[in-house]
Amino acid sequence: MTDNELEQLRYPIGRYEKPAAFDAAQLPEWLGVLRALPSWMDACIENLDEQQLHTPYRPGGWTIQQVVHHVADSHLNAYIRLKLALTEDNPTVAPYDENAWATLPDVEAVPVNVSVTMLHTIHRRLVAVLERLSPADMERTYFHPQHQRTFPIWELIALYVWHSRHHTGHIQQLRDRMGWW
Ligand code: NI
Repeated sequence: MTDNELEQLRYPIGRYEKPAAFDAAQLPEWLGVLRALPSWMDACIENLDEQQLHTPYRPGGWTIQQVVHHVADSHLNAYIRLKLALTEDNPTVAPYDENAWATLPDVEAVPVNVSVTMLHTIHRRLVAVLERLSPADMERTYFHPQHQRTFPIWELIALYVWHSRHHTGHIQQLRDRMGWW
């Protein structure tokens, strides 16, 4: 496998690129993605058997099972960061080791549909907050110690829109490759 092929498997929609500035005209599309993600994930796991759920989306990558649980863990953290940024002055958020989280025993023990249900509930709350933000709220920030910079809320939205497409892209790309539809 060439480096290019591996890059395509790893980043099916490309790497995250920070938008240069907030463009409010993009907000309806962004919120549309965050509203749709749980249903996309329903479709991603539909009719997969245990063996398929335990297939890595790329050589050396997470299995579908790990990807689905990871997205729930990640977006739960995003929701908490959002609420912290709205209620505290540039709070420092807690980074977490996503690879270590993905290998804790619950990831193997809990069926993926439980995390898809989590995504339905988290995104219902997440979008309910986001669609009520003022332009000033969009510029509120949190500080991420791992990246050593502040993130405005509008960038949190851009990041998790990318993240939603990124991981559903992994599963869709694998299913396409394997003919699992
Ligand atoms: Ni991720």
